[in-house]
Amino acid sequence: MCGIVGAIADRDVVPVLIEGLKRLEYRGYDSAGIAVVNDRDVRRVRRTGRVAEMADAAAAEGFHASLGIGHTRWATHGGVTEANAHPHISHGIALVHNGIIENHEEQREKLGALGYAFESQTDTEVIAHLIHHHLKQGNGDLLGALQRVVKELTGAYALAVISRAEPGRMVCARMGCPLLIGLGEGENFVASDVSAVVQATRNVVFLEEGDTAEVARDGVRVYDRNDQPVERETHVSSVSLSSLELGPYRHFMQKEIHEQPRAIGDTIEATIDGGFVPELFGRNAAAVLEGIEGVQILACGTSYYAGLTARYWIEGMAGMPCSVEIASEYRYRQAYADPKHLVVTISQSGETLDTMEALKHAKSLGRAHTLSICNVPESAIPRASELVCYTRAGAEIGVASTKAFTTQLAALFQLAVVLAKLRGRLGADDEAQCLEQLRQLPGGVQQALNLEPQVVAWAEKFAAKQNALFLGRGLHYPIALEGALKLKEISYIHAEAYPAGELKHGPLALVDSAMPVVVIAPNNSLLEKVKSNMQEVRARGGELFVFADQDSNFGESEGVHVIRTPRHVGLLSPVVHTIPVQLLAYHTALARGTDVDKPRNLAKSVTVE
Ligand code: HGA
Repeated sequence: MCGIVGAIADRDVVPVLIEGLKRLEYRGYDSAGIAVVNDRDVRRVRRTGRVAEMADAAAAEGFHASLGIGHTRWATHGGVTEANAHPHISHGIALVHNGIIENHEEQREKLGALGYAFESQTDTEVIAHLIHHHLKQGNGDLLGALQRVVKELTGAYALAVISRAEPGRMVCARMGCPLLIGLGEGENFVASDVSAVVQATRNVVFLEEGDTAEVARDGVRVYDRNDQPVERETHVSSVSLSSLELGPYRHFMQKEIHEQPRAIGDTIEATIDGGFVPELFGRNAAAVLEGIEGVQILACGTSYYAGLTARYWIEGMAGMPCSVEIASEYRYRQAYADPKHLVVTISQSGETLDTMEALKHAKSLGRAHTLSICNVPESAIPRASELVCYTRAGAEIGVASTKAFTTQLAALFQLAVVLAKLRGRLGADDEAQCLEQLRQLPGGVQQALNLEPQVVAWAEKFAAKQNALFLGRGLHYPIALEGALKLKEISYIHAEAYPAGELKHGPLALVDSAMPVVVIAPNNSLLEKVKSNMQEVRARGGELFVFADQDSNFGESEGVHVIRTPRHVGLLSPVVHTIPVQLLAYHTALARGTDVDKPRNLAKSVTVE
């Protein structure tokens, strides 16, 4: 979602802001802007479209300053127009905002009555006017005014504010959306995530919910939700610059698909070295996991599909109930809450607002035990959870999730095996077999990647289609869902997934010669059932595109195209079968000429509701 960056230094910060915004562009890319304080004046440049266009305009207008803030927008309130782009300004006070102000209409009315005129349709603009209003009332300085204003806001925000009247600092606040401070030498920064400041520093302080802060060249002061000074720990970020660069690849999505053998290898490394031990999920994990009697998984989007896959593993191996629910539904429901069930949240960014709120809701219903599966260390959801398992996918920049998904699957498989072990349901031989399957997983994924040329040939056919159906059964039904999601996200082809057995209960009506039907057909106990479903499609003239395993004995025939993934790899087969559906979506999008890394209307790290 929207990206924020700010800088105060003894040098020109405009290049720092532009570079930071380019790194944050994956969070939102419908418009961008910067504001700087110069000679006791505030100057601003905003453009709809990409950061590069705004950067050209800033260069043409000769922007230079040692204090400034910047923003990439993913619009929630008000269309994609220059007037709605951030920063918003009120009487020399400029601010950028990530989040949604829920009481903006009420505030707008109040400010209108006070004589404030609005230039945008955003919820954000009220904050700039409110700060000015408090300053005019003599209610303290910029920080004091911000501290008052945030108490009048409901909703979620990360904010960075500068004022022409206070050229020596910026102030910021966080509630519900991520914000960190980067500590340099004689210069300091604020940003939505570390990628925006890693060009200048690796030392970062993560603001906590309700914090405000003032950031000057020579120091930073943080205040808690009661406006009391507070110390927040400094972390040294391990994000590598190469993980933020494209390297030889054409798109981040392509790079991230190809990084999966490494990403999975890193995620399972501790298990390969030390076995399936509860400590993979935190120091106190043994006591917690021994006592639980069920699992409730909460997640959104692709992470939800990882959860759906895990249900088969957890119920099948550990023999305990596992339910999986979309976080944005769960958070508003008086769900049955068994205190002996472990709540597992899954989020790539660790900042997904709906998942965070679902976690809080689960706790409020009496769920004491929580585990977060997350790719970003120190992000909000792991910090709010009792147990944590970090996937080690590395920075994921492409909006469509790829390596985050397969590493989540690897982590969830490990959880299922640990739970099965703790419940005495896994003999030594079975455990050794699980470990061996895990050890071979990166190699299996690499073999699936080698199918790329065959998938490219299919993608050319798909590029001309308007619709597609994906079918799978059992463990592979969630992979069909993920395949359909990837295709619609980046190629804009309408795609739906069904458990193959459901076909005849409705979707078969859609099948004709114009409807490609992708089938995930691994060589497992359900293969004969899947074959029958394929016959149902063929009988209606549907064209089948089947991902089968090397060792399954069926071949191509008229209207039936087959790509063979490696030999069947047992319980971890969903991970291997994910690769070709990712490649199919990627190459279909390429053939259609869409913006693969920044699909329309979407953004990464969904920090708004
Ligand atoms: N509500 C603000 C900011 C949107 C945002 O944070 N998106 O992720 C707007 O619409 O401009």
